Amino acid sequence: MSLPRLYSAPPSPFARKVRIAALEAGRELELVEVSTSPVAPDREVVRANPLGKIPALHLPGGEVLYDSAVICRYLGEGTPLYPQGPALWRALRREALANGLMDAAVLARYETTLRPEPLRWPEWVQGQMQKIHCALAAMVDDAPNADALDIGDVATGCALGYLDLRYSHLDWRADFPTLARFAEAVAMRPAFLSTAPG
Ligand SMILES: N[C@@H](CCC(=O)N[C@@H](CS)C(=O)NCC(=O)O)C(=O)O
Repeated sequence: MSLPRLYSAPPSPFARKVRIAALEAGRELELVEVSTSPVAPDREVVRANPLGKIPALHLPGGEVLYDSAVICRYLGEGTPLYPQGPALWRALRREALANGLMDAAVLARYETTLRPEPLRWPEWVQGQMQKIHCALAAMVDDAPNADALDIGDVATGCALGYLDLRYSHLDWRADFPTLARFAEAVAMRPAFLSTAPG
């Protein structure tokens, strides 16, 4: 039987979240690696997801799922990634927080790498960096747990990993040692190790 095909790219923190959720849930995927951006969208990705964004998941029956939160739930529903009862809402809120951090970080990266230099807007980048800082502070209050992962923990680990990949100059570990300990613990899990961007 054919596998669901995931459009992804190694540096994408959203695609990594899906890959980790799949591994943690014991679901197999076929990876289709693409390169896409708002100014150079991949045509196959746009056919799959009208927003032109990855991740998108092509199901064997022909249907396509996006965005990462929908795909993760499709893959992980019924596993500890999505706890029962009130804990579910906390897990989903923490996923949303980490997704928001990743959105801010990806958008600020587009602004500083894709946008032509004379058109760049430093205050806007500052605004995104402020969102990242506020999200990190909220993650501490909403403590992640590397021993019993839910989707909020997976997303938090991916958000922190993306900061290390693209914002290595940000010394977030100094300000948020609890998150540093979480990042270190979660990075040792096979699903995180095997999806770490090179
Ligand atoms: N809300 C989306 C965000 C996905 C996203 O921003 N993906 C980036 C790569 S990390 C992308 O495909 N960007 C291309 C574009 O914005 O056109 C999700 O959770 O899947």
